[in-house]
Amino acid sequence: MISMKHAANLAWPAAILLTAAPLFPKTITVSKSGGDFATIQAGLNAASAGDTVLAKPGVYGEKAVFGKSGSQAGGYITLKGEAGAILDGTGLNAGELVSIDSKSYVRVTGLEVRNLKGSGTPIGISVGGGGSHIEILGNHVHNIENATGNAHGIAAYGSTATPISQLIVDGNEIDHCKLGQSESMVLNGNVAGFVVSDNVVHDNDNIGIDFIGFEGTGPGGQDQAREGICRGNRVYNISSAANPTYGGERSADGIYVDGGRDIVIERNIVDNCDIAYEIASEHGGKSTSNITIRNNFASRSWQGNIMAGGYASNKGNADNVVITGNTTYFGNGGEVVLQNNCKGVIIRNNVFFAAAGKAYLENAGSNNTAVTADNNLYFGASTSSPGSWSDAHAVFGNPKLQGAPSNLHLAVGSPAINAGAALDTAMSGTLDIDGEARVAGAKPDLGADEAGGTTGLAGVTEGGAAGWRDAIRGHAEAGYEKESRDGLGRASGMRIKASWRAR
Ligand SMILES: [Ca+2]
Ligand SMILES: [Ca+2]
Repeated sequence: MISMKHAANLAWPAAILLTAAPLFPKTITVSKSGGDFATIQAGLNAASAGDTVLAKPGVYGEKAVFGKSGSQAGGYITLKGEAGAILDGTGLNAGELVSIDSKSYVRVTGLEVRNLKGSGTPIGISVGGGGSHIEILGNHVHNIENATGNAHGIAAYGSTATPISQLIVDGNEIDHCKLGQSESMVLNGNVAGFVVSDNVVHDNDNIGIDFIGFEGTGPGGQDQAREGICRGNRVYNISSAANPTYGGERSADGIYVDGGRDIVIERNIVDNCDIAYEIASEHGGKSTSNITIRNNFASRSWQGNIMAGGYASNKGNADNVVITGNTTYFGNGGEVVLQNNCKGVIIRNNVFFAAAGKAYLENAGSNNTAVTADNNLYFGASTSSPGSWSDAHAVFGNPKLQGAPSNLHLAVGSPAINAGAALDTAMSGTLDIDGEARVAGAKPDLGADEAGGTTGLAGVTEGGAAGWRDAIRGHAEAGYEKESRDGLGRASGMRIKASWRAR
């Protein structure tokens, strides 16, 4: 027996032990020789909340499964690769190289994840089930391949009533994947609250970045990726032309919302994809809704640069789409193409530079309603008509882009400068493509670039000698070292909703 008084005295230290953060979060070293463990899995198995599993350089031929969550009090469980730490799927044939299934407070950063080739749906980094505070930062995922079926580079499938939330996918590179009818990066189903930022996705044979709903992944009523930001990503050389599952059809989007809702797509650069940006639903009677596409570059799409609506009239809807402050160049099928079942589309303050004989604004369906085009600049094709919709404040004239298609910034003397309509920042955002103030001078400029700034991409002065692909490469590589900036792997100025921080 123990007296009541004695029990009360014991209760204090017990409570502290149960609720306090670990006093000594530890670093568990994984190395081919000389570390605490020789495999990443053994390191993960030994980790608790707050611990970092540090993979030293080397090729690890294994799959890594997070078996535990971190916690708000104890901190994240972090799997971190030093430069040269490679998770290699050669010979493993199927499954997922990194698996996070219904775990929270976990982070994967700095790993090279490669060479998973096989049947089923191979995935480089997989987040599944439900959970919160999950960060995928600065990894390089490549050569995830399925010769005849499907594959993903990075995938989050929210499949439970508990959503995947507070998800950050930042600074990763995904390239040279063979994906079948799946996507380089996808958020699918019950994924609610995310930031997809500063990733570089290129040279894959299907969609670059996709936010999906209505595929039956999540529970009814929760089956849409939603409430997120897609910002500052660079996507190029995405095409299904040589994808064996499409028979030569070229329909791969750089950035795609297929059934998602309440998403802002801003300050991205998409070049040389089948479609740069598309807002649609592939499921009849279902709506993608409340999507803002602002302050982006788009160039050289095989189809249209910005497309919306179901690809056939019996497919789904696109409701409440705002297209503002974008600069688009040489969309083969048009600069903006509305397909079917669009309702409520605002097209304002953009620069549309079309190839001769091509369309600026193309109505490709018969039932698109409440479409407003206003105050856009048009150049390259017709000198008097925007196309399928009128524009009460159209500007026709050479926007003087600095070096299309590689550099869509405005040059001195562009008629786009200070020609924008002043908009609510809820619609226009506060920053231009370079992260500079969206409004400088008397009025906003048309297109994605507010001219005259000096803090362009990755510190490259606007119009500097470096091509944008060099600039973005440096940007991505800088992302790998973000941990040094604030210890959390987040870029300075990382745009996380204040409300997320409080959770
Ligand atoms: Ca201005
Ligand atoms: Ca600028």
